[in-house]
Amino acid sequence: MHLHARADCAADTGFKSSMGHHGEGEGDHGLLNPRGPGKGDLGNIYVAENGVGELQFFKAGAFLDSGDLPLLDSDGTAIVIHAEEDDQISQPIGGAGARIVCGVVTTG
Ligand SMILES: [Cu+2]
Repeated sequence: MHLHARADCAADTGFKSSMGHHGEGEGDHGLLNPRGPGKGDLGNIYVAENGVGELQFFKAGAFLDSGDLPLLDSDGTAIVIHAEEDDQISQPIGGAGARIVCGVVTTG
């Protein structure tokens, strides 16, 4: 799961309208990358056989409306779930594959 640069989840674009990762270029991709992580990097969600999965993640430096790159900046931020496991080190997205779920970060 990643934070993407724009709060736009148009399904007819395959969620590519959410653009690249939030803060792309500010640190390499991957939580395991010594030159990372990027500001958009989050963890993997592991889903059980019954279809239930859960992710709890604390992203240091991510703020809704403060800091050097707020999530609610002029074009907002999307949360995107990819189809495959992110290896958390290879570029540009850890082999995470297609975008399958997209949601917009909002306060209300
Ligand atoms: Cu992504």
